[in-house]
Amino acid sequence: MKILLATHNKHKIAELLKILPQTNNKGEEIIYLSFADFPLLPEPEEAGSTLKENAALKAAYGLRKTGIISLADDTGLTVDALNGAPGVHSARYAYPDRADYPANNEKLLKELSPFKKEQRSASFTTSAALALPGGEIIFKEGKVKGFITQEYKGENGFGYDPLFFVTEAGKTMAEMTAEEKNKISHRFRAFKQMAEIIKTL
Ligand code: ITT
Repeated sequence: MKILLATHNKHKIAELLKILPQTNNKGEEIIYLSFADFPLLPEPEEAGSTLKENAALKAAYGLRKTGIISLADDTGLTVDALNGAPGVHSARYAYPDRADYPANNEKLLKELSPFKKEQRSASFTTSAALALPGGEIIFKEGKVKGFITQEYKGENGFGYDPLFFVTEAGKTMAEMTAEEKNKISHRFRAFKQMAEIIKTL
């Protein structure tokens, strides 16, 4: 059985391949592809106003364009002091036309500069969507709580990881190994539930 990971993000693909099952309950091997295997496909539009809508758009696009069962996620950082921003706009927070991780992080630090540590609470949310032939879309969600640090800490991960301090782990996501991040992350919490659905396919 084939499943398309409907994303271009290499970091996400690496994380997902460690979370998702290699065989289904019938013992059949699951082969994971991604948009890297379809280089001529244009980027799907992320025109939704919620993470769930965008996850559904990406998964449905993958299925429509390739005919393969498709899995997508849309992830957002919610910062309480910024009334939930950057939220659904996390990828293009600094520039409306492109995802620039260093610029996004700089903007986040600047916007939060008036706020003290106890006012910098935040959460990461992943909405995962599985698009099945026939049109059904299954959703799962994962969340992790923490706060935004005042300086960069750690070299691992991607995106906002060097600024996201995970309360229950006592360190930033960028200070975690890939294995540590994959035990507690928003993405892991959404996709470990999805893994159970995938095993039944
Ligand atoms: P897709 O191709 O799957 O859409 P993307 O990189 O656009 O990949 P998202 O829209 O889901 O991914 O993510 C929005 C932004 O949130 C992304 O650009 C990162 O800055 C950030 N982000 C997502 N997952 C993250 C993670 O696990 N750790 C840190 N930042 C993350």
